[in-house]
Amino acid sequence: MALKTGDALLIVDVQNDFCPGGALAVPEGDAVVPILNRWIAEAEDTGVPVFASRDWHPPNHISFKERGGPWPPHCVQGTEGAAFHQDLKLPRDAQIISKATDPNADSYSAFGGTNLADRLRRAHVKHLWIGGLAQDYCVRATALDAIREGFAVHVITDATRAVNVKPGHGDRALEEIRHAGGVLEETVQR
Ligand code: VGL
Ligand code: ZN
Repeated sequence: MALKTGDALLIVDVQNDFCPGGALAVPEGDAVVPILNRWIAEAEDTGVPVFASRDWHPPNHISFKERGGPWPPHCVQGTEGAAFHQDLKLPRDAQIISKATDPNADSYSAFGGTNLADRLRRAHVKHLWIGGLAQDYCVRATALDAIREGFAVHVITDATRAVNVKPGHGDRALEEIRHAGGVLEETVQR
């Protein structure tokens, strides 16, 4: 871990519905929490801003099966399933990004339909350190958009887990990110 001025930590969708017992559970999804807590502590020590995105759907969201979408209802605004994992130690001043709030549009990327890029530029962020859920959906889409937006992207591979609807989707997502110019990083034990 070597966070410095110009970096930001972006924690993607570490919400109850993506953790074991949730509506759209990612296998071992909760395993990212203690790892991300170490990164949060490092960010606080170094004065690096922390951003946290959340999937924040209205009850009739287009991605839900009853509307022909691929997913069971999940991360419905204001529900326990949409809340951040209770052990995630977000700083008091973490910037929260709510996404996919329009009933008729989905976005896996935390940049889609949000002002995240502007907020990062306003904070003079150049390097983004990304972890969270799910590796093959929102982390993938967010990392690829961040690269397109001109940020240097580091994905913390041990701080993310994949849905793997088909085996290998998570690994393929990391390879796509690497191919697009992202750097894959592992948390270094200290
Ligand atoms: C996500 C599936 C549906 C995610 C969100 O946060 O990765 N995956 N909605
Ligand atoms: Zn969703």
